[in-house]
Amino acid sequence: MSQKPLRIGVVCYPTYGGSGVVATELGKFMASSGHTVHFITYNQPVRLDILKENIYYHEVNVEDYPLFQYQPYELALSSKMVDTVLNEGIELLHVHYAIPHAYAAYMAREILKEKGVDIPIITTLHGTDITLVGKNPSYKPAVTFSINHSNKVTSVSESLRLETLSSFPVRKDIEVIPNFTDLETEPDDKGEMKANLAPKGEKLVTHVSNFRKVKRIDDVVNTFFGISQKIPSKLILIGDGPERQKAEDLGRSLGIVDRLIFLGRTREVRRVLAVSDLFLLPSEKESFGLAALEAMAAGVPVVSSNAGGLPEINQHGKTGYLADIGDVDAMVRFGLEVLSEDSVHQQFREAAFAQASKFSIDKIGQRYIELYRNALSAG
Ligand code: GMT
Repeated sequence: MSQKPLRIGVVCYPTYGGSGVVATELGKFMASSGHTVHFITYNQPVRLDILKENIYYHEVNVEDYPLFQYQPYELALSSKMVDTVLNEGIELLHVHYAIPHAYAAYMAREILKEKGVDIPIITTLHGTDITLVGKNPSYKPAVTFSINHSNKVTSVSESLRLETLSSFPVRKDIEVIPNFTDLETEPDDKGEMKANLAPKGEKLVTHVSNFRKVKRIDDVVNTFFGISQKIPSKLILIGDGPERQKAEDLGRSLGIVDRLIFLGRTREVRRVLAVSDLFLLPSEKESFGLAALEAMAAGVPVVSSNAGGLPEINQHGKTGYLADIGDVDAMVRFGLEVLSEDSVHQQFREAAFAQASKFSIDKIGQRYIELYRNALSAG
């Protein structure tokens, strides 16, 4: 590394979910590139190995008190940011998901200024922090304020950038830095896994999400139903959330529950994708669709809705297909088209992988490093 290594503070949600995964993987990339990364959040992020070189984890603890109906997490988070910046010599804070991270970071920066320390805040907008939760009148003024007072703002897709500008009185430039993924290497036990999951040579259709309403889980099951009427297949459902039971109930009422495989919040997503033939993502809203990109990185074609940023990654007729939100008939047709013939399937697989390789962590990680350096030199 020719330039001085950076000391970065990362604030994110530690749970399953795209923004936490992006924050963790980016932090890991920075650490492996020689920078020091301090994660500040309320639990150890799911994909974080805190024993790795250059990686540190600072847990935010919220003290309870009989007066509190709601615990003041933002206060505790701001205080932890202040302490960590002062004790660890952090030069910049990168916060993922605006609510409440950008707001808490603004407070931390103001407190630090009083102590003679001025550091830039970079806010990355991920999706529902803008398209759903952020628009709620209970949050909108604070979200707008904290975006406008960030030193740099990025969004994970052009679609999210445009939606932010049209829905909030934001006067900041928003730079689009798309999400990224690792390109997959095939697991050694691929043959054995395929034989276990699809003993009769069935096609494996996969869906990964947090099973919230925006994911349109009914459409996943109904699309699979249509496909399974023509092609022997199984549906693997990874993740958990409020709509999980509905999926099982629908599968039962359609008479296909024995073809649904629920794997819950498994850590084996990549291994499952390695044996999958088709990925479904019919979301109502999807600012980027990291799950779809991860499928493509494993060479799995995607049939998705055309919501939000999905058309920026899934190329219609090439890496898979895009359908209007809720158009299950079209998704069935497209799924059958992808799976129809081995040679067609193989073309889709190769195009999906080629498209995913444009979003490699090495390429996208460099853009964040540049952004960090620009934020520091502007200060
Ligand atoms: O809203 C969610 O689904 C969770 C959110 C998150 O913070 O984990 O996901 C959003 O961010 C991901 C990472 O940037 C994107 O890949 C998802 O498309 C986006 N989700 C939505 O827009 C619904």
